Amino acid sequence: MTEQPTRPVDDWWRSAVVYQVYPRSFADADGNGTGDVNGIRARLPYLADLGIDAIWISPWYPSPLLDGGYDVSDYRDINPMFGTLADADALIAEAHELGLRILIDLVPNHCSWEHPWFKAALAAGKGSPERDLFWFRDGKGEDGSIPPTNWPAAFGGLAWTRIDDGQWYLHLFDVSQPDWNWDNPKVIEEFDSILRFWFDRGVDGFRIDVADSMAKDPSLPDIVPAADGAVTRDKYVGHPTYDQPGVHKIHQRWRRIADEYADTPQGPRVFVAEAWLSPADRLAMYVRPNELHSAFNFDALRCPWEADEQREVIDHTTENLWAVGAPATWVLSNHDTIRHRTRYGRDQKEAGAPAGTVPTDLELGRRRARAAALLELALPGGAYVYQGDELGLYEVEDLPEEVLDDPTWERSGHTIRGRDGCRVPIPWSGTEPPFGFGPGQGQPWLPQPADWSALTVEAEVKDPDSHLSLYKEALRIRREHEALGEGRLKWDRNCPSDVLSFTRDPGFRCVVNLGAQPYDLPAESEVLLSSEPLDDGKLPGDAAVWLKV
Ligand code: ISL
Repeated sequence: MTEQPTRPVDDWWRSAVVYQVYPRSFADADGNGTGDVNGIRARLPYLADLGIDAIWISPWYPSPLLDGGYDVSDYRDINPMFGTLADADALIAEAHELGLRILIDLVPNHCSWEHPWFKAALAAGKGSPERDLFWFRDGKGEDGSIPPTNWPAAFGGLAWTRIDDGQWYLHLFDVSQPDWNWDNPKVIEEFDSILRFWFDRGVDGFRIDVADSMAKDPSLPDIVPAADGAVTRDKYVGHPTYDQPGVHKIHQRWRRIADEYADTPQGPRVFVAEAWLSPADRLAMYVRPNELHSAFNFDALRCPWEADEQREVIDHTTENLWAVGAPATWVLSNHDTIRHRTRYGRDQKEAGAPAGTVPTDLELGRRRARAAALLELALPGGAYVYQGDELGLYEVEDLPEEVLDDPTWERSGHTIRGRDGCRVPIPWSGTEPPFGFGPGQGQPWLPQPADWSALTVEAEVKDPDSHLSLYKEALRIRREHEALGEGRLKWDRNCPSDVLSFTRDPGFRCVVNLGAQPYDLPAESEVLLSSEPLDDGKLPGDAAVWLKV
């Protein structure tokens, strides 16, 4: 196993490569078709050997899984389908022994309708203190049948649902995910206590789900419709539920709690914000020195495979985040988005289109995904790897309709397939499904494509030209090379418009060719790693190289 060099305890997160585990789909130890905590434990040596610094585990709490676990019914336990608290404790300890940090997922905007406090609120009736923990309101109109506002829910339909006694409750996401009322001190205190519960168990930090949504404009104004009259989910400045100023007080409070752990051997605990906010100067507000430590860079994820746009996102990100002293992060995929091998294999004008709606060239996507990995891992700051990206998995766009589980499918009236295609269980070994996902021949909760036999860990680990081998080598170099991780970059001028080329001190250059024409590398270049074989000193199109200068 590769040894992890130690980083200074207090700033590991500024340059960390964080691997996202979606627990349902990672590894199934007990054979019920669903991944679990003991499955993750069994694969910790794989993750340590891959060379990442930390693991972020998507929600593992008790949940009816109506939104894949982002509908939490108990914030202080483990979903029995995934294991027990004792399993989680063991996982945290074993990860730490291997030099891996553990981040878990905090879902503070909403809970599940199975959360005991929501059930109590339904039972307690209008005007009760129990209802004040959520957003219950009377409707408009004589009989109250008009919802309190025109707000849309994320997966389709309205953000308000009416209950038997005539009141409506707010859910920005699924109907099963009631929003907490963060103006109520009991909610604030409850989350303080949840943070401490997990910090005391040893987790190194939290990814904060929808970190821009907890504060709402209490006057509940309607959303301002777009010019064509449509009520969209655009997060315009002044939006009543997104990026409200009040949200920062919550983050400042959490930062103080994380900092209370500064004197523990692990050092202060950290946060990463999930907030789909553009441009980067809006996001920068969340990572000011007394708020969250870092934030996912979704501008990078959304950026097409196009040199000028990539350069602009890189510059805009670094300028804005560095201005507040925060590190940049780089994100290509996660459990909510079309896998980037698929995105990059599409016509880049419709790269983000829903699964199954536009043609994809998976071979082109494969080349670009390899190049993108070298770009991402060469940029200053931290990086995220979504489980399976290191294997070059693609979005499964043709899942049978009867297995679709994402609420988007139901709520869109069966018109948008949703996010299941990036959540298909990981292929570990063997030549047919379940590819070692679980023991025996039992099939996983979503079916795996037969041609993933070429993309199993077992197959790729043996192949020096595989996606996995590229990632491992890139991560090894990244750990050892002084120039990589935090720091600055300097663009090389005078290269063709579809080539990105930059240096990092000391002695490192990354060149990415996003065009079709092979590009002549500087004559004296010594190659550290390339995503495709070079052709007589030329970097082919849709390829990247790391050079020693
Ligand atoms: O609001 C959005 C875009 O403007 C969404 O992208 C939103 O930020 C995103 O869907 C939030 O995702 C997270 O919270 C959801 C959950 O379904 C996702 O899986 C999670 O990543 C609700 O908890």
